[in-house]
Amino acid sequence: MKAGLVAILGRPNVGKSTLLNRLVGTKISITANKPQTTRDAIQGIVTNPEGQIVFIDSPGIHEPRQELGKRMMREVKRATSGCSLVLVLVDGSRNPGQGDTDAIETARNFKVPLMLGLNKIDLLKSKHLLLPRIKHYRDIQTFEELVPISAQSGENVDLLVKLIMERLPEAPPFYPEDYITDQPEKFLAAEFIREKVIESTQQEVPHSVAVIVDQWTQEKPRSTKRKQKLQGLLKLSATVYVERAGQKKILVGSQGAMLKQVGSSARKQLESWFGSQVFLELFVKVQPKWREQKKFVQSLDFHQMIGGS
Ligand SMILES: Nc1nc2c(ncn2[C@@H]2O[C@H](COP(=O)(O)OP(=O)(O)OP(=O)(O)O)[C@@H](O)[C@H]2O)c(=O)[nH]1
Ligand SMILES: [Mg+2]
Repeated sequence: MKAGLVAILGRPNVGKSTLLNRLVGTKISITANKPQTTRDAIQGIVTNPEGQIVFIDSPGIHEPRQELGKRMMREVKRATSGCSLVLVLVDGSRNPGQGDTDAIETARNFKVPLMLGLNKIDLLKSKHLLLPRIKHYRDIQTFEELVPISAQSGENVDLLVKLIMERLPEAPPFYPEDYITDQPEKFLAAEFIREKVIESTQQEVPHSVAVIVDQWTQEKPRSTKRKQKLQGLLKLSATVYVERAGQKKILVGSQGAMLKQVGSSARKQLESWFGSQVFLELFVKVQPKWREQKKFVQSLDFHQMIGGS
């Protein structure tokens, strides 16, 4: 049996989280058509008869300006810790840009074999457009393989798994075969809520949002397994933090309409995930400049909940 950790790195918005979800076959990482959605290193576990690949989604590589961004870049480092291979993801439907070069540069520093995924090929008018892009990436870096894929349609994703598995060492699996992620359910629930807030808001608001689940009918956060159904009604209460009073006004909406809509779509997502009825209560609080506050930013880190560093 083969087993290994594989970090997925790339500039923001290239489709890292969409790929993680596609690989695992279930939504475990939130996605959005807005940059800097993912803030943590999130494991997605793929087990098949050949072995186990623990993929690690990571925040998009960018120049951080605030404490939150700095922590996100530390998470990129965490994602690569102990990994056998780094999968650099680029947007194959666009010409290579500085952000892609920067991501490759960062990945190169980790001194492990690199593979390149050229994502979003479903958007290409002609596959011929890929050839000069592949040549460009091959010229600037040696990759084990360069694989055009579509995380959205699934094209070539099985091939990618096969090519990665071949390169992993012989080792026992890291997790039992029914595990799909390392995130505690409480964190996952907060992320699903954050995704719905991001979907419903524009410009600076998505970046200024943090969600913390304050109350949960189950006390202990657990690791997350596939097909795990909860019994009875799940009661959740969460706080959505924003940075300014104006943002709170937008999020709450006229007569609470926006918050109601966010709560309703988050509840549906949670019910489908947990396989039980969910009662969700949302509060909005203003925490000025939280993205610059080390302590607050640290409190969002789920790795602390599960006893990680
Ligand atoms: N057409 C197409 N869209 C894709 C594909 N993969 C991802 N997307 C879209 O690209 C956008 C960004 O996807 P994410 O998965 O959130 O990207 P990310 O790299 O995780 O972004 P950050 O977490 O912000 O770094 C979303 O709107 C996705 O639906 C793909 O293969 N094809
Ligand atoms: Mg992401």
